[in-house]
Amino acid sequence: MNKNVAIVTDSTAYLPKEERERLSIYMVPLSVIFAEKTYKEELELTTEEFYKKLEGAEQLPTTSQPSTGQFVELFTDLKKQGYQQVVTLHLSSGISGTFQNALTAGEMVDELEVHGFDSEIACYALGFFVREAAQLALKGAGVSEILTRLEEIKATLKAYFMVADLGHLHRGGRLSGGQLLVGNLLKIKPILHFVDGKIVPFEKVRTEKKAIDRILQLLDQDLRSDGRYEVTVIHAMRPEAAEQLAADIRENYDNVVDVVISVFGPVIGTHLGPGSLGISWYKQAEA
Ligand code: MYR
Repeated sequence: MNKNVAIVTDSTAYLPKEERERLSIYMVPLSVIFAEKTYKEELELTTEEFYKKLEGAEQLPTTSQPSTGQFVELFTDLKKQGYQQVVTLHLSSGISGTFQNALTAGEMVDELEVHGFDSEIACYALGFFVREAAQLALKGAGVSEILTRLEEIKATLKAYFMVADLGHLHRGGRLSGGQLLVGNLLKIKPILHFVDGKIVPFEKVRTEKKAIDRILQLLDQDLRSDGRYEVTVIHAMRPEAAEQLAADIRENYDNVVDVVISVFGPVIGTHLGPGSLGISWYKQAEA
């Protein structure tokens, strides 16, 4: 039996398993490597286990993208299930080779059309794209309708975040334009964001409180305009801070449809470190 479009993503969307199952989303995991032992995130290492392991680690972990073979295996299975088309959405190609490997795999599986979407972001902000793509696919939308909506989301999506210790990002080599911050590591709490798929400093502030206030100000500028918004507060071992931010946002804005509390899971946590916080939002489609 022919099936509609399959939606594939990777583990760094940190979409809970129940949500993926409800929306028929397929997931390929990235991995964390601790002292030469490789763990597929979520499947072999939960977020809680990761941060606990990090505390006691003598050597800091590294990460790796899924192999082309992992994607070929999933795509072949989707073809067997009766899918003829796939939309595969991934963390930014500017920080990981995951997207490229998915595209390469797509070319290796005959009689299956694989369309890639580079979210140019990661974490639950990537999840925003994936959720909408899956909802549209379940309603019977075709690839071009799905890709058009994904571009609309990209046009309104914002994400700002900050880390407790910039050393993790420097070590992993994922901070662009951060040279000026190096000598200043301890004295500043830069707000970070993505430009053209790469992480760059947005503004330098001196305290976490000032950084949070500035991100909330940016959120406020958008939320004061027309439209309904989806918001996520993302955290690395900061559940209370995330709950508080989410509660404040829910209380202050009637046009926020939902505030999801989400995580910087193992792979992203390897590059950001514990204590990181971020907020992302986008505008829902006009009814
Ligand atoms: C790999 O090994 O391919 C994975 C590399 C992941 C780099 C992650 C860098 C930090 C991303 C922060 C995302 C914040 C989203 C709001």
